[in-house]
Amino acid sequence: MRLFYFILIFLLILSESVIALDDPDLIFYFTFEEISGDFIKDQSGKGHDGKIVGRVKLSDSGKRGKALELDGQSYLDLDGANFPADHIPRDAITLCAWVKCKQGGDHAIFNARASDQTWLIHPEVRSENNFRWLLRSDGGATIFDIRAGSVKWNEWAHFAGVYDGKKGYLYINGVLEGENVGGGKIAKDWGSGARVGRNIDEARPFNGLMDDLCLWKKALTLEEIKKVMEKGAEAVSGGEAVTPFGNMTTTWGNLKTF
Ligand SMILES: [Ca+2]
Repeated sequence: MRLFYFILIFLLILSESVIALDDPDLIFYFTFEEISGDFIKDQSGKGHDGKIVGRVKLSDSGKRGKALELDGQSYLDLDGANFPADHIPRDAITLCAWVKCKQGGDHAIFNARASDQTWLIHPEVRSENNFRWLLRSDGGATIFDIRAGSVKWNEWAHFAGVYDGKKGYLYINGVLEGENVGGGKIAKDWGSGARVGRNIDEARPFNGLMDDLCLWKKALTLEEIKKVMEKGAEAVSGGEAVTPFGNMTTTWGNLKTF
């Protein structure tokens, strides 16, 4: 019996450190379950932890577990200038997040700006009660600018912006709300910065809650987006669940094989 508990504790410790989402196209994934020092951990396995700037809290009222709580003065810095070139989506992209915003102003979910000053991506909750999904290519040419859907303030909504190299799609709560013809590659670098919850020039601060923020360098299908909505990125990326509960499940699964 003593040996059993020893093995159990060993596996629990092991499971905390073994979080492997083995998906080369998943660039970052934030479940917002834990603050570690000045950072919130990226669960994609690529190490793009978000550096906390301002008063960032985790709320217990998340969509799944806890959520990022931003007050309009704070954000996460993803060190865009040092983002590896092969992690930056160019041919295709998908950005998903659960968002619950307070009314007032425009809310940037994520923002990146290229070294040539191109504002290359705008996934936003807008003051005119809609959602925006925009991409630009090198030099600032707009690939598409979709504004669609209907915002209900202080209510959770699932944002999914997709580009497959030909067309852009905006899905809200798993429903296609807008699409537009695109073409061309997304700008090649994030040299002027990359942030969660605030634009690089301090505009459009996110005010509210955010959960399960993830970015891929491929276009997810609607079927995959629905899985991500319900179960997180691990539902389509394989690997192990990243919540403590998920790890426990894995641990018990391992125990059974002893
Ligand atoms: Ca969460």
